[in-house]
Amino acid sequence: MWNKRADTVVHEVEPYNAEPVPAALADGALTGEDTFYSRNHGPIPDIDPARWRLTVADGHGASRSFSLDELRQEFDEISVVATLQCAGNRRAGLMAVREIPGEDPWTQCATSTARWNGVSLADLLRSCGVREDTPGHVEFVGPDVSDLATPPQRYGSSIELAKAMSAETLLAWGMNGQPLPQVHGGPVRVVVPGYIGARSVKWVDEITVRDSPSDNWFQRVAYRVLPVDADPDSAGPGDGISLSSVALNCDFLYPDPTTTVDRDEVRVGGYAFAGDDRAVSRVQVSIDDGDTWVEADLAESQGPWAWRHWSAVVPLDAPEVELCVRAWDGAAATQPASAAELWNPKGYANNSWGRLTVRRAPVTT
Ligand SMILES: Nc1nc2c(c(=O)[nH]1)N[C@H]1C(S)=C(S)[C@@H](COP(=O)(O)O)O[C@H]1N2
Ligand SMILES: [Mo]
Repeated sequence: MWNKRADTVVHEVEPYNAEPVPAALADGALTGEDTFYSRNHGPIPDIDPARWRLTVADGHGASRSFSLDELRQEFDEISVVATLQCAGNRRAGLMAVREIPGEDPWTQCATSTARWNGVSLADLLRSCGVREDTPGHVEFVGPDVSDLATPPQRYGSSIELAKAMSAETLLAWGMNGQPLPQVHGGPVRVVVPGYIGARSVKWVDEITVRDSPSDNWFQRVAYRVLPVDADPDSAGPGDGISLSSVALNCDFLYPDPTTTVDRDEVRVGGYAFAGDDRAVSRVQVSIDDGDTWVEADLAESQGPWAWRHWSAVVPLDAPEVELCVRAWDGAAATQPASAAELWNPKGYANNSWGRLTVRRAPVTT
C-alpha cells in the first residue's frame, strides 16, 4: 500500500497509519519514501498538482492565492533536512504501563527523516504583508475531513508566528529529491522542523494569521499531555500541555530482539533526536539498568533539524542482557528512566530510556 515496503507494520488501513520496521529506519540517515512512517486522521486526498491552490489570509482581511507554479516562480527554493516525529511515537511503551483505549500502539518507528524542498514560509508570509515583529499564530488547514474529531472537521493545526517566520519552516513540494508523494502530503505540505509531526499539515490549502492558536480540534483538544487522572473524552479545549517542540528522545533500531547473537559482544544502534532549538550532545548505553554507561558514537550531523544515528559495541555477559539507551542535549538535560513516570491519558511524548533485550546463543564448547 502507498508504495511502502512489504514488511511495513500497518496499524490501520483506513485511515492509513503505518510505521517501518526498526531495521529499515537504521538503513539510512535519510528515510526513503518506501520506509517513511505515515500518520493520517482521515482519507488521503488525491489532488491534481495543476489544480491545487493555496489561500493565505493575513488576519486583517487581505488574502492572496497561489498555484504551485506561482510558488515556484515567485520564491527562492530552499531545502532542509528535518526529522518528523509523531507525538504518539513509542506509545506502546506507555500502553505497557496502563491501557490507552482507542489509540494505535506505535513503537519507536513513528519518526523518519527526509530532505524537504520547497519555499520558506517566512518568504511567503512576508509577501502577504505579514510582519515578524507582531505576536500571533499561523494556522494551517488541509482538505482531509477527519471523523475522529468532534465535530468531524478538516485537519488543521497552528504554530506561533515566530516559528512560522523562522528560517527552517517551509512549504514542501519535494521529499528526498522527488515530488512529494501523495501519502506524505503532495502536492504541498507544511514542514515544521523540531515540532511534533501533527503541526506539519499535509495537502495544506489554507494558511491564516491569527491572534490566538487555531480552534481546530487537532490543535485545541488533541495533542495535549493531560493530567494522569483526566478523562480524555471529557477534557476540554485548552486542558493539559499543548505539544509543540519534540522532547529529547532516543531508542534502539538494532539488533532485532527476535534473533540471537553468537558472540560475547554486540553492536547496537538507533536514533536520537532533540526538538526545536536543542541538539543531541551525547548518547549512552547501559547493560546494568543505568548503573554504568558507555558512550555511543554519533553519526555525522545532518544539520540542526535532523536526528543523529548512533551505535555502540557492548559486552554480552549473560544469556539475556537488558540494554538501556538515553540521550543528553546541549543543556545537559537527559531522559527519564521509566515510561511509568510519563504515562498520560492519550499516550503522547514517551521519551523514557529506550530498552532492548538481547539474547546470546548458548556457547558451545
Ligand atoms: N492534513 C493532514 N495533515 C497531517 C495529518 C493528517 O491526518 N492530515 N497528520 C499529522 C500527523 S499527526 C503527523 S505525525 C504527520 C505525519 O506525516 P507523514 O504521514 O508524512 O509521516 O502528519 C501530520 N499532518
Ligand atoms: Mo502525529
